[in-house]
Amino acid sequence: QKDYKLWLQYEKKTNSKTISDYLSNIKGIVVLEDTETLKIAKNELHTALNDMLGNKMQAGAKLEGNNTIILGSKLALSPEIQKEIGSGFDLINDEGFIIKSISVSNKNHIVITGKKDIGVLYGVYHFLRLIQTNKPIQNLNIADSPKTNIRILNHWDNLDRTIERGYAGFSLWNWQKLPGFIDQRYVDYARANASIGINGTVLTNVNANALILTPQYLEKVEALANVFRPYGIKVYLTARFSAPIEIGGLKTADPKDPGVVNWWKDKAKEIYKRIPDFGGFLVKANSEGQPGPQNYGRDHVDGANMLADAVAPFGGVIMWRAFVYSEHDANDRAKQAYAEFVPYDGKFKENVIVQVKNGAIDFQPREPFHPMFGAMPKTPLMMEFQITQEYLGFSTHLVFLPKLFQEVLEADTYQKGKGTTVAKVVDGSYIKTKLTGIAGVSNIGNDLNWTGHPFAQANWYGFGRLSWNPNLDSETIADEWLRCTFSNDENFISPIKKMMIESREAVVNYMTPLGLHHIMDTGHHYGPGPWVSNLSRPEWNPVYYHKADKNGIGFDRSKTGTNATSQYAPEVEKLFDNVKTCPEKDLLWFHHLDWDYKLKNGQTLWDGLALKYQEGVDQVKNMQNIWNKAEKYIDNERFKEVQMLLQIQYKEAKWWRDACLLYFQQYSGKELPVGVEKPAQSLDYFKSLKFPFAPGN
Ligand code: BDP
Repeated sequence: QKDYKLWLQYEKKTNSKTISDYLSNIKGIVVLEDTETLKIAKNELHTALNDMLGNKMQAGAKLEGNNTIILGSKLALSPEIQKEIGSGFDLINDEGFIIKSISVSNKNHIVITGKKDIGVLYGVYHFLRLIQTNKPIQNLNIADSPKTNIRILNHWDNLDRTIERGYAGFSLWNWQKLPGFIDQRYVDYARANASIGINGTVLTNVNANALILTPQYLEKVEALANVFRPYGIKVYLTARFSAPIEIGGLKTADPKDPGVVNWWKDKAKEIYKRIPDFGGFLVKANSEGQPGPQNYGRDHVDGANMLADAVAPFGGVIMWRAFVYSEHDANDRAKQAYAEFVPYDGKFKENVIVQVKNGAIDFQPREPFHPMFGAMPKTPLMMEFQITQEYLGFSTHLVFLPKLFQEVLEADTYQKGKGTTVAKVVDGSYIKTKLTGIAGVSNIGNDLNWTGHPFAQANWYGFGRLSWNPNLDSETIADEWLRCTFSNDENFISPIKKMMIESREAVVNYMTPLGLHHIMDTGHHYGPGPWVSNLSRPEWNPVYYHKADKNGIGFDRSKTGTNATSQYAPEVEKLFDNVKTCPEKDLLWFHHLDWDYKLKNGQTLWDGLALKYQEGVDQVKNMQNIWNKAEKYIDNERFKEVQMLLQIQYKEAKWWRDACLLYFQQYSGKELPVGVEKPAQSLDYFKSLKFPFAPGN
């Protein structure tokens, strides 16, 4: 099945000139080392080239003839070849690669190398991508390295194989059959990740279960780690803070209690004995009911540093999440993480990295960048993106997330003057921190196509590419992905790429235009629920976020309101604070405005809002039209799947539009402007819809 093969289709080239051009540069493969990783690199290159170029190419260990692709890490290269690389190795880090056309003894070859063998594997995937996307391979001279250290998927997978906020089936990890049974899928998973540079995986949900730390489960984790290792992927686990009580029989989990400290030290020792390259722990503490140091009157620093000490002797890392907000805090929820964490700047141990969501609320279709980025110059911060589409239509809606990721990464924090982008904070060029990283909450499950929606594969792919290089452009990513996944035909690529790029704004428009946020229905977070006001915590209710009343709509986070704008650098603060300069895409995030407020295009806020909802619906219609023309370029199976999903998306875009506009109309008291379709159902109808069995809750 094509879907299963992701972006590694290695489709046979059809143009004979293309094939012969490639073949004139590639006659064989030689592998200079015999490590597990290089075996993988060789097999990948060998099969892929034969698949794409239809040739029975040989792979050997001896350099003969010319136009050979030479694979080997630095130390395995002959002095002659090393000389050809010259100072190239100075340009890359330990995971980087060099691909260079060289000439030895008057014979031309292409060498793919790195300081370590994992670099060679990354180089092979890069080289194959050139061929997948029909790029020339003459006179190659490429040196590239990942810009971040930790490029990691966060699986919110439970031990019963359900996935929190997972919409692509059940967990890949078959805990019952592990460690004895190694599903081929584990290998395929590792391979897909390696091909885009992902080098870590947190196997378990942040809402953690301590059982994963018991010997019975660690044995299973070890088996997975053994599969992933040659692909350069380290395994990490979530640590439940109360584990010393739950599985250790202790009376407390107080991070200052010597018994607790020792318990974690012993636990770390036990884990590293099995998994010497274990990555470390991801921790959600004192957040949404999870236990943490505050249960014992301690703070996040105490908790994180205690765990950091336990894994430090083995080179482990603690990723401590900053996703905290409390019902006892009267502060605007958007301000709480910053308020709590920024005073800790410089207090964490050096193997702690604080993991911050891209925005201050929670993975909404659009959020301004989180004010913590750039605000803790003495602390490594890592980005947490959500690849799974909890608030963006599950795996039913086509939304190309790299566009969203890019918007966040490009945002200028101004924390060290103009140009201090979020990407620079994340990749460590703002301050040199030992650790840098990007995490993505995985959208992978055991669905045959991995991600539920065929186009959701692009979000996994794009996440990986951006974690390697946070400055990549989302159009480039879309282009690569389409070529590797579907076709190189320009007639297909160009409209579909446009469709992908626009899909992000479409979902914003039909769900939460002009800075609206968190107006989804309860529990499942799928459909609209702007009316919800009955949840036990105020900041869980949509009415808390949109604040619609007869005087207007929006959350005043400016100086006249909660002053959340003050958490940004002065330049950004000013920009957001002033309603005249605040980007309209963020307007209602920062301001509560009159229904008659005049937008830049002259429309009233009410009319503009309604027209944005309509625009979102129209954009989905347009996506359908574009897709329908793609039929002749691709296989029928994926064509049909996407076509059906777009039909659902269109229906649901209208659902969002109608439900939200009918609800807000009660307050605006105004007619829908010309151009906005009349809702087909009543507000009561939309309110009556219930989804107790939606996936991922
Ligand atoms: C929210 C999800 C919840 C997660 C939480 C988190 O609704 O399921 O546990 O984030 O990130 O988006 O911890």
